[in-house]
Amino acid sequence: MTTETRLRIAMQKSGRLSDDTQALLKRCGLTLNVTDRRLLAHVANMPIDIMRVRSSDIPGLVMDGVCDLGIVGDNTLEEAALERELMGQKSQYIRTSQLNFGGCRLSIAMPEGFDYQGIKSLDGLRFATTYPQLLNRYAKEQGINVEFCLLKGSVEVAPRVGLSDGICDLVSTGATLEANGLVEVEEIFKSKASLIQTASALCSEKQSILDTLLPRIQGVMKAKE
Ligand code: PRT
Repeated sequence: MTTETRLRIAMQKSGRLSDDTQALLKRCGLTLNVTDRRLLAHVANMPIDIMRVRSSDIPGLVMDGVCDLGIVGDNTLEEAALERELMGQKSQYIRTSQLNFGGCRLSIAMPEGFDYQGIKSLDGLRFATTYPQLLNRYAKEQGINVEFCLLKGSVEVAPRVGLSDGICDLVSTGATLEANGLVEVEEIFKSKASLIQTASALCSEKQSILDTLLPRIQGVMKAKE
């Protein structure tokens, strides 16, 4: 099969979703030979290529049709879609299935001792976040104005160093918030990993690979429940 007829799947190269994604693909019967240096890995026993990239690049790769499928957190996906809409770019994709790993929530957290009396207490404040679009949408829905400063990591330290009043970041166990003297006050988005698909029609060869793969993914997800 030529490269054009091999199904291309984008997954996180390294990070919180990469092990679960790799395990899922292996349980679907894909023989993966993923080494750290190879960013485009051929699946030996199926006409599939795996592109290993940063999570934040996956939505764009699928929306632009560079990859046929991608496995990414809903938080990253929704933030990218909102950002692209704002810039007048194409933001279509199909959510083929929600997966049962990568669970977390995007929450607003304030320093301990902050007098939180409901959402209006946050009006006019400044938040450090990696997710300005999701924060902005929530603030608009709630009828408040917020400012943000964009941080790609170590968001929890921002209030302590005077960069922001609070933060808007992902939480799973809550241990990081606690360790940094922060208290969760509003959950604004719930997230899990999703399998997404390009909105463009696939050629018949790719569609038939997908038709084989999808029931396997759903079977693995069911078995894990
Ligand atoms: O690949 P790239 O670097 O672009 O993406 P990334 O920075 O989002 O990577 P990574 O590996 O940190 O996260 C990948 C995805 O995992 C996220 O987009 C979420 O969909 C999902 N996920 C699930 C999480 C968490 N749980 C999580 N807890 N991503 C990040 N965290 C961080 C959070 O930002 C905070 O710093 O973990 C800390 C809080 O964890 P707790 O357990 O202390 O609450």
